[in-house]
Amino acid sequence: MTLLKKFTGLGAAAFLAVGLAACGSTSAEQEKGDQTVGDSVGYEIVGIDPGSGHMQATERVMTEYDLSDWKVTSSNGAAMTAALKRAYDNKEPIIVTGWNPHWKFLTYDLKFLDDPKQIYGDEEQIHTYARLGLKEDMPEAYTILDRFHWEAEDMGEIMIEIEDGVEPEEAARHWVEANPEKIAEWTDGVDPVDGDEITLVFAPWDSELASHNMMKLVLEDMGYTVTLSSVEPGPLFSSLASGGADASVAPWLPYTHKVYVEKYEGQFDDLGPNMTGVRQGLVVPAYMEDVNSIEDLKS
Ligand code: PBE
Repeated sequence: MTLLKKFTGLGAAAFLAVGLAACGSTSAEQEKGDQTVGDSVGYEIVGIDPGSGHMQATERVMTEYDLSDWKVTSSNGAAMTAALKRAYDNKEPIIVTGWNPHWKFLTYDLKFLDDPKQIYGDEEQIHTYARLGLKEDMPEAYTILDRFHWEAEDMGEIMIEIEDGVEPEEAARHWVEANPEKIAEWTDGVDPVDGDEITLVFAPWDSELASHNMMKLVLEDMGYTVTLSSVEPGPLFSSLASGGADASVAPWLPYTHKVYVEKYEGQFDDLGPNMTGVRQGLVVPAYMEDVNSIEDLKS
């Protein structure tokens, strides 16, 4: 009896020990499995420049999706892509404010998080804007700007070269030289000018660095003296509205730059889309398999 008890006791102890060990590993695994996406990235969304349409929209996202535990750090496009590269190279989780066309989608396997509340909006377009009066003052440039349209792949070719270390103007020159028939669609029948000065204004996002360097070369080839003015998003729109700058191929509509467009309504000339099917949103590496929607950030 005593012996049996002893054995039973031992058995129970052994069972308990094994049970505890099993229990220990299970809860450790569970802890890892239960780690929220917020825990995994320190409740941080890596943002870009504060005045950008993307950051304005991201503030609305934080409110609408009730993400009060989260913070969006502001920096700029270069710091955002540097953080993305660091995380991606180490297969670590990261969430950034991203947009396409952008070389990061050509270099990394990334995905947009679904936005069921449509705060970032759906697909949008990049438009060409001119100051009021440009049509009368510089009809040749106006015609070229008005006809200008291209595809995300075109912009991507320039962006990826810049990212590889080629000077922006040089990268744009390569695209211009390789695509005479596309440029001819915008310039055919337009009379060259003799050194007339024109200022294109943009904010130095990678996508707009590519497009404005390209348009600078096209206008220079038509005889213009082109100044590229790189500013913050606010001054981009105010300079067009005041007539301080002549044109821009940077405005994203109808969502990204909604605030600025409404602010200066009627004070500039919208020449229509130069690219369609562009998108902004929260972007993560594809290896973050369990995170597919902004809603997933809540738990
Ligand atoms: N972007 C790129 C800009 C427009 C183009 C999405 C960073 C923005 O957020 O204002």
